[in-house]
Amino acid sequence: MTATDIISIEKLLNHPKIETAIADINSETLDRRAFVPKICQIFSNKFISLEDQPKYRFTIDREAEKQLPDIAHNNVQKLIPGAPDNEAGQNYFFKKRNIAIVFSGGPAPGGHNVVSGIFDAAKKANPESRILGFILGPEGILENRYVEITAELVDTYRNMGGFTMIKTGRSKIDSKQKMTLSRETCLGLNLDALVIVGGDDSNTNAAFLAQALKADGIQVIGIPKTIDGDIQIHTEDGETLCAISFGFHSAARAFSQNISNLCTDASSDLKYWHVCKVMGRVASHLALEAALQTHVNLTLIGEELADYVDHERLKKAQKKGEVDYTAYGMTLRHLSRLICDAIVKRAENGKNYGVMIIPEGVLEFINEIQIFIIKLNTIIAHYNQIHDLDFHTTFHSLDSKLEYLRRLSRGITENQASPIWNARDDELFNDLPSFFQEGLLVERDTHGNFQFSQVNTEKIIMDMVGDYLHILKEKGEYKVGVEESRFNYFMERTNIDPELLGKTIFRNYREGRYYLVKKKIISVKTLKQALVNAGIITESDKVPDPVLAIFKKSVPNFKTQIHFYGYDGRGSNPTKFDCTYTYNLGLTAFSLIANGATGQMAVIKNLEHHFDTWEPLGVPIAKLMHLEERKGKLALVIEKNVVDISSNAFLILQAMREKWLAAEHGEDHYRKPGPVRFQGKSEENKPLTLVLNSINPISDRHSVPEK
Ligand code: FBP
Repeated sequence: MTATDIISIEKLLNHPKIETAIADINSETLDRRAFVPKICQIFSNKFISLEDQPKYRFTIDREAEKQLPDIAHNNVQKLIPGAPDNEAGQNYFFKKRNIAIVFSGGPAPGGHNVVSGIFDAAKKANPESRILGFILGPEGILENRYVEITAELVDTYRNMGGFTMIKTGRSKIDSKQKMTLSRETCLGLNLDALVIVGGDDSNTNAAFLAQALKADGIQVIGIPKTIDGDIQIHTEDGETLCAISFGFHSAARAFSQNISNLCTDASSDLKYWHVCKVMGRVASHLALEAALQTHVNLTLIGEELADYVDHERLKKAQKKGEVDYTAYGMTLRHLSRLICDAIVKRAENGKNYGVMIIPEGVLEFINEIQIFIIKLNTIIAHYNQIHDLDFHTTFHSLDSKLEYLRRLSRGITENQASPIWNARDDELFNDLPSFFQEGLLVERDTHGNFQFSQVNTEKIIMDMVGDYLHILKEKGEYKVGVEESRFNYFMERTNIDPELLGKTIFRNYREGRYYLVKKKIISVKTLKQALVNAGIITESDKVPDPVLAIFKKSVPNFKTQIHFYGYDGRGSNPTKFDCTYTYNLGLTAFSLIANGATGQMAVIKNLEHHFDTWEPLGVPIAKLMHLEERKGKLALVIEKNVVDISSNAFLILQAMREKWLAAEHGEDHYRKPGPVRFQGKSEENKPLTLVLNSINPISDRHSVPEK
């Protein structure tokens, strides 16, 4: 490189237009930072107080009452405008505070606005208040690692995605020792309050911390975060207090845009089935939302599969006076058959391509897999409890893990036969492909949860689908329909009688728009035999080229492209809905803190309705908890909300299934949700699932949709 080259590169890089073009901060970021979310009416008041709402009823789990006695009887609290009834109340609201925030679990778009909401409200109440952010999730609390959140830091991240500002982590405060460390940190920092922004497990943590720190006067408030959408709060009387956790809308919109692009691709070159695994550790909310947004051809919903009953099997058993328990729940084999049915139907109508959505957590709802997961969770947790080195460190390779299981089933290990893992389990487990065995044996996360994102769910299912399609092809049951016009086109290039040829090779000649080659014609050899038998050609003739061309068109070539939509959407920038939702959550959290609340989750009621009706509340976390199996033991945790298969959103998907499968002549019904943006009308202003579920078909008949 010469000196002139170096100078010209420098000049190039210093050129103002180039500097602007390649700057880290682009106009999108500047626009986002400048966006000011709307605030709920209540926050225009200088002083806000809380009002108990005993009308919202929950059944308290006995264990919650026992383990969380100081917060279990909290009521739902409504934020109301109010002059304080005494001066002390006012002084308390405006006092100087130290508030710390921690992100916990996977990132979700909108988290930074929770911080900015808390920051703005706290500084408005008292500019001397300090806001701290623990670094890298709960680990930051344990290790006393934090940053002071400044106005500059807040402004950098307003309306931006991710949890980049203070990072996040999955560590859990789940032992006495960790609780002690956390208390030391909070006391050392002289904290008034700690806000935990997390999912069900992290909010469970928040409740235990609230209980532990209550005597110290340190308040703990939870915020419902997770793209999975499985934190929803419904009262005992069916009233919705929180329709969805934050981050769900943004992630679902990001996934939907990408998936809809695949719909365009699939319907352009007609050669692939795009298989989209969509995040959601357990619940299929994201898959359902993406399906409603895009109208892909096939969507699996885990919750529906769990509910499946094979009535044929039940009837058969009933005739023998027996009950067949295996008729309840779907097997992997059956699931692969259902997918094949859809693929075959589309192919019959000339569409050997399509787009399908598989929820990440679908295996959780497959009976046989669920049993393996529970058994293996228990075995691993038990092993870790009684050994110094944990299961995964001791048994590195799949072979060594399998060997341990085998010994367990024979009763050599731990000196007695395992009551959980018997020879039958071992045999069934060994029948699974090794990558799937490996998947089922992956390390559990810090909460003891099975990590579905680490398992190639879609590969497991699609391998079975591929195998079965192959069988169907061999049996002549998987064919691509040949369009009548194509048949006529080729017939014009031969002097064979179309009627004779049509009846000879098709099973539905003249019966539809797409002709299906007869089942027994599965190769050129069997094709030739059929032509010879019909007297169209003789043994010594070759199959005429136009007939060969028709046959080739009928032979399916099943090709898939596999995609995983998860981390990308989780890291996307928040939609306007999530920006507004989270900013108001931050403001709510501060109001709860400034009124002395603890053990409460900040939520916004009426998210599914017009913004003007949004109502900030504090909901007692302890009342959302129940006992669940974790790491082989019963633990008090927040109950996850999975897809309700009697909800409007699910019923609509179910009703539209046939139409969106589009196994008929004509275009598919793909919908284009478009990119997430702040301007213009292209973006729905809330998740479709929420919109649909909020509609009462009888009373809302004449209501005008929100613009
Ligand atoms: P949270 O529940 O912590 O919000 O995380 C949700 C999620 O994104 C799931 O959808 C996914 O299964 C999981 O996190 C992936 O976890 P990890 O980030 O550890 O790979």
